Amino acid sequence: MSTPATLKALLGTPHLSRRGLFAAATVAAAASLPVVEVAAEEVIDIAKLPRVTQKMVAPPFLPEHTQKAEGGPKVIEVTLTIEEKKMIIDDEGTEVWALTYNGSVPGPMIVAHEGDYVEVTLQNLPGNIMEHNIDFHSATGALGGGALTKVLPGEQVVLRWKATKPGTFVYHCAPGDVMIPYHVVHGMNGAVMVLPRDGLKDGEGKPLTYDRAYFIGEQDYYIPRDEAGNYKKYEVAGENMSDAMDVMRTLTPTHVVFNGAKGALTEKGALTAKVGEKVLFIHAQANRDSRPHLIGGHGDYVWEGGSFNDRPDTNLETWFIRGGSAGAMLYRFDQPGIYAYVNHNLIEAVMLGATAHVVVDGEWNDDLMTQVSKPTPFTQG
Ligand SMILES: [Cu+2]
Repeated sequence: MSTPATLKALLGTPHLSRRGLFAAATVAAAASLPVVEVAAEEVIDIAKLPRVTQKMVAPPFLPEHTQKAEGGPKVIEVTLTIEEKKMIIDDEGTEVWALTYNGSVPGPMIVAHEGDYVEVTLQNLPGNIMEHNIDFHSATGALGGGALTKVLPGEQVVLRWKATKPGTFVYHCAPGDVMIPYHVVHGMNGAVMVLPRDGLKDGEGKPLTYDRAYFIGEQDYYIPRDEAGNYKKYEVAGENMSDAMDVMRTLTPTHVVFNGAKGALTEKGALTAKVGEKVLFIHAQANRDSRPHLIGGHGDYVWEGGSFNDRPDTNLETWFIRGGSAGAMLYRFDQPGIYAYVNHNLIEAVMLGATAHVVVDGEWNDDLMTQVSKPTPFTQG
């Protein structure tokens, strides 16, 4: 597949140093062009920054992190290992050869603070079949890093990007052309959370904290069927390519699930919390729109578009996750019991799989809700 000429031109341009930018400004002044004032920024010597390794964990959990940054900017080293693996995605044994970062769908959450540098080692396991890469929506330049991270099986590449914008963001594989949607709808996506250095704030600048955080990655799958209507099984990754493209063209997913499989976040996989705890839910959808709703609760604070630089919405009933983005919602649980966190397209929630449960421990508050009388027969009058 050929690279577009514009992109080639882009990639062929040497990176401008800060000095180069000033030189460009001087040239502009000499030519009587308007000069953009460049604020004198502190020059950061990346080689002297402290380095920390962030251990990736499988969703719905987040890596260990502090809500406020401790000290100055750091280089956060993470390793993402690409694995093509067969996964079961529902309770009927439906299979998909998933394309994964670190073996999970979605891939692991990376957490940084604004001003940190994220240094990613991307490894494509030797047993894999396909070329892969990674496009970070949180990063600036080179197709989110996609143009600098293409790796064949057996190769690894290291990319460093600066976390300039606080918020929640999707990352995904984008190897080019139709391989982009193919890889994304086979599970190859995850999320980054860039926290403000002094933590989250409400719209008035007051600090917001969370007691727990969960990463919910919504995944649409397009599984081909045989003539009898049964989901087809394949021997190796990529063997379904032609069949899957036909299903993808219908724009009608066969499965819409949280964290890789129908039921991944219910029963034994249910999320947990306690009455009085504030829980941050980060919801990513790399390909398709979604409308999360917490049945029995509310979106106290919702960064719908994912930007922590912007004032959060408050007290939302249902919110919106644009396909290709991640958003965050903070809720304080006031009542025990089972809450369902769903995509409130209820067909997708109940029939296609987009339901998670949150099991909340604590004491029931009769003031908030009570069953005044149990069901009894009545006479229609
Ligand atoms: Cu890929």
